[in-house]
Amino acid sequence: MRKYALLSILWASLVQLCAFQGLPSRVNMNTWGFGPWVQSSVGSPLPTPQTFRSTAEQLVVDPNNFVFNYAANTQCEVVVKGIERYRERIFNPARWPRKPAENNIRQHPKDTSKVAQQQAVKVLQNLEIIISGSVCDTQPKFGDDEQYTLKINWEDLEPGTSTLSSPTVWGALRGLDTFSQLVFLSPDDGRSFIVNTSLTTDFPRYSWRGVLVDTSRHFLPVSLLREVIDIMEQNKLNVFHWHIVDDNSFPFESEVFPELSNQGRYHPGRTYSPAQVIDVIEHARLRGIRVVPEFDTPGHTQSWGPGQPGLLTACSQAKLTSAARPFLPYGPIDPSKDANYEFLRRLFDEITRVFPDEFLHLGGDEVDFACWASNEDVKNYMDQLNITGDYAALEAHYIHRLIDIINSLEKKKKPIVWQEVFDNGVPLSNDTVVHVWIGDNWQDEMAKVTRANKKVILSAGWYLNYISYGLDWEKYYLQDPEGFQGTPQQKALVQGGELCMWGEYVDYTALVSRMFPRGSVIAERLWSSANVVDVNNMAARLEEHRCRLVRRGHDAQPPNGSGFCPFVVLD
Ligand SMILES: *[C@@H]1O[C@H](CO)[C@@H](O)[C@H](O)[C@H]1NC(C)=O
Ligand SMILES: *[C@@H]1O[C@H](CO)[C@@H](O)[C@H](O)[C@H]1NC(C)=O
Ligand SMILES: *[C@@H]1O[C@H](CO)[C@@H](O)[C@H](O)[C@H]1NC(C)=O
Ligand SMILES: CC(=O)N[C@H]1CO[C@H](CO)[C@@H](O)[C@@H]1O
Repeated sequence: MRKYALLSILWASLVQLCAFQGLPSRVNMNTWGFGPWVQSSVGSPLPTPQTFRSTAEQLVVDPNNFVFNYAANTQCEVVVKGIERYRERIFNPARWPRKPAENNIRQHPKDTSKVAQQQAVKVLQNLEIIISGSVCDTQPKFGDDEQYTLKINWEDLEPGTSTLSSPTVWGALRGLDTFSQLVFLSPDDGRSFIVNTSLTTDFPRYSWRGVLVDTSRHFLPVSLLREVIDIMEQNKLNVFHWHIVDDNSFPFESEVFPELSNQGRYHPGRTYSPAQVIDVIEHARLRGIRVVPEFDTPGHTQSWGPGQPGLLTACSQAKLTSAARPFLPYGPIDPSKDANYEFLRRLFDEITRVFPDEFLHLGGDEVDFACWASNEDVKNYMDQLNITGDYAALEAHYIHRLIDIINSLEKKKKPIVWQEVFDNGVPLSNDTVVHVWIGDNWQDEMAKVTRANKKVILSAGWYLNYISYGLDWEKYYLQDPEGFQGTPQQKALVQGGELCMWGEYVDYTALVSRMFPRGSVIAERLWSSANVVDVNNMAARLEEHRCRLVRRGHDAQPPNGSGFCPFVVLD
């Protein structure tokens, strides 16, 4: 709603602006010492490709005559729909006056190819997309081959043509994204689209390039989740980690246990119906993005309580010693009751059917032991297990039973767990991914986890929900997930990482701007070669990338101080 209203205002104002003021022109900040603090790059990709060569030769791209074509075996849904999206993104008329109104007092040429002919400049006619694999893949999976080669007017091609080749549809999407960044709006006239001759060969450094979104602390509408996924695609991020429920609310509508959301949501309507969940998964699938849901237990489950009586541990006030927190009547899931494991089996049976990805995040972080310690049944259960007084061992026991349950389900999943699960000594299969999040000394934790031969992803240091005045992206950018002491074998267990946007202090009103473009520097860290670390180069590209996102309709905030986005028409 908000966005559509804005767009129509933009349209109206855009026509006016063309008519009376002309286009915003470039500011030369050297002349008088005013203007943007950081000079934007022009037509530079972000994330930086593995190899990129370009020449000073430039071609015009005419939106009305440019064609995306593909061989018969490339006519895959993912590619065809990807082309539609990227055509819109490259040539989107909504935010700049590409097609002025008929009665415009300035005479704008309607067809840039005519200008091109008049001025005898070269025109890029097409992008031919070639998938070398034999099948149209439909479901993104961990470890998919995302490499691609993009040649624009390169020496071995017919002049004025370009090709994008990849073994998979997923690589084709990543290449389309790069193509859309190499074509830029001419800074001189703000109307024609230009591209340099270039050759890009590219592939990601890591397969796991994620974004954690928290829909429990604040409910986020599906339209916003879709937008986050759209922006992820434009940063080559490929894992949507959906931290869907937590203490504060339970917005996931379970068909098997409808009372969980009926009783645990904030408010009627602040839930995700089965159809909406499918919609999010489908939106992500078409963009080569996996949706990994997290149902965090045994802690972080206060909202599960009302809809499933008996699930949570009843705390005894008399015995609660922790004076630091206000008394809560219930604590983590009660691990002493067999009925609770049966409940988990049925709930996770549903969850593993709804979410197709082979991974499932089981949480396991920040369990408060005080309530367990106050409960007699829990105490007796621990006595039986010979772990009297050892609450970490009790948590390990619970997670171990949960993983056994997941392994017994028809739709088996590989677990991801927060680092405490590893620290507590739960036996984990080699397939399990350990998620490192605790900021102090994450390097030692990465070293420990990989020494135990476990796969690992990093989020410590990448909590974008923390904000402060001024520039903060540099520290996110320069943090390398392999920046710890370890052997090459240990480093090879690093699968990538995720930026996190925990939801206590952010909701739909600010999420996009808080996440981007700060998250874009982490996207580059996870995609590009480890030696791409030039902050000044990033600053210039980030300026451009931010404005590219803004022109494409996303409210990305200024990354690096004072400046403006050219060709964004405001009233
Ligand atoms: C593109 O061409 C222009 C004009 O010849 C040149 O100044 C610029 O450096 C080129 N850009 C790249 C990335 O090669
Ligand atoms: C607990 O310890 C007792 C005594 O050593 C032993 O008989 C029993 O089998 C143990 N139980 C478990 C579950 O390990
Ligand atoms: C896990 O990996 C270790 C080291 O590579 C190997 O020795 C062990 O057999 C693996 N375990 C399983 C269950 O595959
Ligand atoms: C004006 C300003 O804040 N510029 C900064 C932009 O980012 C680069 C890289 O971190 C800094 O070096 C600049 O000082």
